[in-house]
Amino acid sequence: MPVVDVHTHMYPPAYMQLLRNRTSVPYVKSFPDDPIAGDRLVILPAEDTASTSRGRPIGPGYYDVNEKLAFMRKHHIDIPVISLANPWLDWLPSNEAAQIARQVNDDVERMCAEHEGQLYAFGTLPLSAPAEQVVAEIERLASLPHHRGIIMGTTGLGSGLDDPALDPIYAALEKHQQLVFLHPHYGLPTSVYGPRASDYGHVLPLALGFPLETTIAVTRMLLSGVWDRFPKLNVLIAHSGEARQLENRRDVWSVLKENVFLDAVIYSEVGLRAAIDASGVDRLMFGTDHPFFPPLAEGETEWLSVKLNSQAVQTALEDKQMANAVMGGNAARILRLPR
Ligand code: 5CU
Repeated sequence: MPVVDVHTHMYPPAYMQLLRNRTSVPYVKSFPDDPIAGDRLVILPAEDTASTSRGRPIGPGYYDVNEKLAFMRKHHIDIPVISLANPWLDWLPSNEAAQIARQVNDDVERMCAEHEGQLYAFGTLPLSAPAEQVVAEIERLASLPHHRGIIMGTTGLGSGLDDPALDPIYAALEKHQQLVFLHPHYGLPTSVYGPRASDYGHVLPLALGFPLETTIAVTRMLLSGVWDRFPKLNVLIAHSGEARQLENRRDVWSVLKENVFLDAVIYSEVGLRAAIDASGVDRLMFGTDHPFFPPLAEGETEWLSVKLNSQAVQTALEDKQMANAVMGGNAARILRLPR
């Protein structure tokens, strides 16, 4: 059974070029007053405090496919299913988005084809473009041999995933059986973290902002009846996302067991058990979140973030067959990958 990583990001060369050409968020640049820091990636709305305003270091792990594959080999992962990292194409002017989405998706498809059988992908959508252009890209992605779904954030066409204007997009995703990998980016307004937010660096926006953003988005989808209108729309929720029982709508437990898949990027046995209880062991898929959360110590080659996620699977699941299913068997079945 292969080990599959369903939550692993890249900025392919076509997208890196866009980031390097920009001076407002999102962008990549080096700061002349701190040449040792090298290139910095600044992408998050919450990177607006003194400690976060220069984002984080960015190196080839973010954009070089050979680094990605070397990382995977080092951590005994057979197949990464790569996705564009946030903030995707959400920020592009409407009239440029569709063409750039095609370029970025083609760039990724090329990388997958050059590493046949070793690399698959979730595509990206031009969500700032008119809905019919988004639908056209979904249809095109369905014909690309290495693509297995799409990644998107929580804002949809600009006003959230409960927006009825998304219906043609949900219909196309459902029709083409494209799994939606739902991933946070926007977090919560920095003001909720209080006047000392800067003392805690990226911790509050990532540890609290990301999961709450995801929970709110999924709850709004459920409340607005997305899964009543699109009962076959399948969503893979990042970071083992969660939601609660709501009235007059499809029961949240049936949605969790029939429409929702969870990645196992939760770093602990406790969270992993909750994810298994919510959705079932057959709907959970291993991931790393590489290249985010690298080792902090110089020279450390094994990534603690990866180890914690795979250890959580082994500890939570004594049954080896179940553990193997979470590590790759489920992804191979759900994403039609080689076994
Ligand atoms: O550390 C972070 O900011 C992130 C991010 O932006 N996106 C992601 O997928 N993981 C971590």
